[in-house]
Amino acid sequence: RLNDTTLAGANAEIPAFDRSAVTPGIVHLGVGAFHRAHQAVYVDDLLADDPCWGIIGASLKSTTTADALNPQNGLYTLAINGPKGASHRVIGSVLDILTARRDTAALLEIMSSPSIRILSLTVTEKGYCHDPATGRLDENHGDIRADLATPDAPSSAPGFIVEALRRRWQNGAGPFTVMSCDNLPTNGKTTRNIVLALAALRDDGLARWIENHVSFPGTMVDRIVPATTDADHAKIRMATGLEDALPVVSEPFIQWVIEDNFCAGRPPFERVGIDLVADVEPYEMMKLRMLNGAHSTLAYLGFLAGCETVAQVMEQPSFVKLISDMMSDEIIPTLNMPAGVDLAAYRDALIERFKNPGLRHKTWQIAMDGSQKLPQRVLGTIADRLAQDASFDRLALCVAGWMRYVSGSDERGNEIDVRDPLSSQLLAIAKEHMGNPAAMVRAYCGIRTIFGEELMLDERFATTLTAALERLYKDGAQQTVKKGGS
Ligand code: CS2
Repeated sequence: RLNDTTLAGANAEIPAFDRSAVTPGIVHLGVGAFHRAHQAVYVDDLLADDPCWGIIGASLKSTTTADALNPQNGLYTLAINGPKGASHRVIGSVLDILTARRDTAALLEIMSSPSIRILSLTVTEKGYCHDPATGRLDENHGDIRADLATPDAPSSAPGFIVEALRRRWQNGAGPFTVMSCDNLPTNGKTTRNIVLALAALRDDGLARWIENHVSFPGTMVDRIVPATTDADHAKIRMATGLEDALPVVSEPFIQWVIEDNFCAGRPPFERVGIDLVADVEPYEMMKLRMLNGAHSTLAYLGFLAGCETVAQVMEQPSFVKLISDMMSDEIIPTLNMPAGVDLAAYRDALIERFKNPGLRHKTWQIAMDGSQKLPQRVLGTIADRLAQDASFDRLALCVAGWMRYVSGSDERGNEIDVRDPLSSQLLAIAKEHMGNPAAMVRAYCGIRTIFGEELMLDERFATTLTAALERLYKDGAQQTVKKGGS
């Protein structure tokens, strides 16, 4: 089994630093596969230069990662699967993993310690307890109400951050930087608004202190990290010669763009290939609209067409054409990039990444939580196209694909396991309006937290979506995509 003692025998690249010299400087909330294949890898690259930035990971919901990795001293294997084969690397930047449920007090204590200077998080879109259409804190969210009732024993990410900041304010530890690494639009500002809103519900003085002292840099994070399968697990064991209870698998590509705004110091990020910029928003928007927008399109329509993985969807030229045309004609014209960014090259690189046969990225996995993802991935782009009086047929087909998908049964009548915080509302709408695409579109678009006030009422939006949903029901996803989506 992989651990500090067996590490040297691993048939893999191993950490290039002395782990016993590393001290914690970052607490990361949400130590899932994405964090472990992305931020933790960059930190692993820089610990030889500066050992005071080790990571204490925390799981807010489950105890699986802690139970798997703590017996391995936090070590885990990353398999990097390219089109031509895999390479393996053991990552040593995660020192310990706490769970919010079992280790609440210990987690708040480390978060309040002066040695922690960055609090980063990947808690997925729904972990922010916000309204996706407006980006504001949902004060009626069950977790937020619970955290206000028992602030010493929080369960949500905003609850932990606010309580830790309150303790730091009181004990003089000073602020830490709060760095969101989730696929939210303007993730720094959004996180700041949510944290400030929750703090203000507790104490105005605390909210003012956070406002004046805590920084919330925006980030753009990118790496495709599918859930690890049993087959991956077995291959990794064969390749490295060691058992690892929770390895991760990723593509070779990796990118991180960060707004250089750290109130309590930062690691030498620029030395490990991270781009530090004054304004991250154009990069964020490019990535959310092009990569994630295309990904969700492939996920809903590809799943309906019977494909299990993104690579399988990409074997079909009609799907490649659909997302390529969607990016060229409907997304790129809405982006405003700094000089030197070549969006056509970015589009072509994305298409190659999606085709990577070394990854088994399930369409079902990406299809999850659409109610939280669509606003920043697709709906903002559509709103911009409407404002320009321009066409958006392919983007509409993505949204119609989502509506068809969340209706809960596939084209052969089999049940779909729809995972979404709003799944019961989504399924109820389908049940009520099945057989009437126009009514379905009206009812789905009436969900204000997804569509927002403007799109909800836009007639052109409703008409275009209805036409797309009618085609999907009549011809099926495969044929509709073959006809070019418009
Ligand atoms: C995917 C993302 O699951 C999803 O919704 O679109 O996780 C995607 O793979 C990453 O954002 C890539 O950086």
